Amino acid sequence: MQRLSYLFAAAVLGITQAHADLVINGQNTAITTANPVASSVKNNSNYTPSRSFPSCLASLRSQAIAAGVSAANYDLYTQNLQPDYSVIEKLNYQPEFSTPIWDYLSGLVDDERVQKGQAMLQQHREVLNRVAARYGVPAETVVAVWGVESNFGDISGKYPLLQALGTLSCEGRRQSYFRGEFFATMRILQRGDLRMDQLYGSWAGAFGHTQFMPSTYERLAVDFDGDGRRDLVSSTADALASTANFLSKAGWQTGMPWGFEVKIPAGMSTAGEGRRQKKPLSYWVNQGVKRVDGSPLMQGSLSSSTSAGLMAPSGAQGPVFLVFKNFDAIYGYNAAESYALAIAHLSDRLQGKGAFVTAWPTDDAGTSRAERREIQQFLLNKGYDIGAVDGLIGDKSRQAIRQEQQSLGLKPTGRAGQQILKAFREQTAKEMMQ
Ligand SMILES: [Ca+2]
Repeated sequence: MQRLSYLFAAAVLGITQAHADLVINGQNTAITTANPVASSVKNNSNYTPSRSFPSCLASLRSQAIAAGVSAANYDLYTQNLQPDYSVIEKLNYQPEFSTPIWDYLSGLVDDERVQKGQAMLQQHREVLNRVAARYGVPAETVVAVWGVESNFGDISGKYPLLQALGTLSCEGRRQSYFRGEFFATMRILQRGDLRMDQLYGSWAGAFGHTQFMPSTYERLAVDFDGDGRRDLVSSTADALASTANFLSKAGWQTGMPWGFEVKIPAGMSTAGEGRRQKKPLSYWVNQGVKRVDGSPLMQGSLSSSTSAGLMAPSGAQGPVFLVFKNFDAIYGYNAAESYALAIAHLSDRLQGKGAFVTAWPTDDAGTSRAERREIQQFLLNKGYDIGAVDGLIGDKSRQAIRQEQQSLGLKPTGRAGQQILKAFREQTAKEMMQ
């Protein structure tokens, strides 16, 4: 499982978001260790703890009790709990590589995810209709969040929550934040919503279909299938309704769009504009901004006083968007504009709308997960040790791509873009001819 680390983890720690890190085309962060003592502790890590884990857990006991965990349960949940210091390394990891927005979007919103999302819309139509009626959030938006967060429940994390959050409560940055999540996990167990063997998540503690942090779970999870438990791990109905409840509480306005792609007049500056710099739609009309198909901005539920911000994630040359309050609600799910745009765009695609009209300003466009797997297969065939062919481009794949780019005379970006894919396909075609 891949995680986008520092950039978003830091944003996450702003705390209003549903969760702390993301399933993206992140790094391959498998860490090898030469330390036999560390490696005997379940997970490999070179991290040297600042104090003993049991004494830290003992010191947290009274705080946990003050936070509503019974003494008996605290002892039960921490009995035999082992630290996993690899999560501290995840917390501290700073990627050498910043991912361009077109790489995020092409991996998160590809044909595979659109098709699977459409199948999910059909399969869960009845419950999604009830969710939409109750919370006022369209089925496509709920399913888009689900698809981006956990690939529709396929990828929800492999870290035992108490272990990961216990370790983060004792070492590293933001211990007090993680302690809150550690105790929230215990309260979830104590209430009987979930069992310990169900509580696996990301290294930072986001878990289940919705990838909520435990405190978000306590605040916003709902029991929608009526069995008396809020279960975001094995109840799809609970998960979909909880996602809609999150968006509703984050300010979702029923019947309004998240935004749309626009065309701005030549020479108009996008400097200083953004999601937060909202202005009445009439202002943008006066500036000569149009929908990307040339039609007027004000249509349907929109009026001249509707607030909209102009968002140009790659500058005025790339796709430009007008975004409304509903974009902010999606952003609340995970504080990254590229991420929110992926969810927003996937929801459009699930409604049958097309891809963005304006190309991203790059001569090396992004690849789908299928194309990334193809690139990885080429690398494996060439003898590179890049791990599994999973469509997730990690550090090892990047290094291998960089080497191949160099020998092909391409710019060594390490990106799994269309250029290297094309070069690999051409090489294979040549080899077949020989
Ligand atoms: Ca339930």
